Amino acid sequence: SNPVFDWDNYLKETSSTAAPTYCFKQHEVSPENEFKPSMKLEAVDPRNITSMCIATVIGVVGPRIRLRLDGGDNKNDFWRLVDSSELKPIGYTEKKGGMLQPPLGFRMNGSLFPMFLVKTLNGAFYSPDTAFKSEPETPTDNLFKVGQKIEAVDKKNPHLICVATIGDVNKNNIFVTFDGWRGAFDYWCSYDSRDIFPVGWCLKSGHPLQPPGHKGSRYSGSRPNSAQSSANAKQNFNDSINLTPDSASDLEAGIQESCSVFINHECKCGPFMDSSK
Ligand code: MLY
Repeated sequence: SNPVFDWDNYLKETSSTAAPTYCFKQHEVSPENEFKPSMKLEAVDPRNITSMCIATVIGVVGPRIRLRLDGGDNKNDFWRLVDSSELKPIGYTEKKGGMLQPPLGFRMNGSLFPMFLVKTLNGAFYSPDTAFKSEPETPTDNLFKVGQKIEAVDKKNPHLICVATIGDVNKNNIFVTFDGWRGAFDYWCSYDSRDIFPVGWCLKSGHPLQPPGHKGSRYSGSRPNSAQSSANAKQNFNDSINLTPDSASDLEAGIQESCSVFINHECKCGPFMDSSK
């Protein structure tokens, strides 16, 4: 029912080019999605990345799955590709001599976790080993160029993959900007992020693609150029945690993928945050 986005026409209209497929840490052909809703697996807790937790598949779209951590809440669902290295079959952590952990925000007293684990896994639908696909190779260098078109996850609405542009490139990082949206959704990430895809990936993978928005795109002239807005985003971030540009660039690499901010909605957060979001 939703018409397919016409990339060929859009690239012509915007006189732009697609980032070549070799830039991305993605398989040429997306692996099959063998997960089904209600299947259980082990997953890295996105809010506490040293923990492996039990997760349940809540939804399946193309080669991505929507996950919820067992014992957590239903407000922190997250999406992963079926070839994510952060997903493992049930039993993996124990086999490695590790211990499964309660998710951040575990609903019960921590002392009840061992019993909770037994209960949540009893009679559960385990994901088959074949559902876990091997991670793609990491390209050896950041080969992205400013202005190239890509498809990218909207991290604020992570079920969405959208039409996007490389707004800036800095060492191993790229600045992702969303076509037709003012800067609010833009972000820096590593060139080997699993949240960015070549043009045509959604169509080939059976995943919906969000077309460009209508809010003062860069073509209307009402938006500052993306190099400027990426520099602003960086500066605001550094100011907010008192970093010099030098110490900031060292830290950036580690922070970019894992940074979440939890806002108490009663608080005044200052000029860089909107507590209503
Ligand atoms: N409800 C949100 C959705 C925004 C999606 C933006 N992405 C596609 C970059 C809003 O309208 O603000």
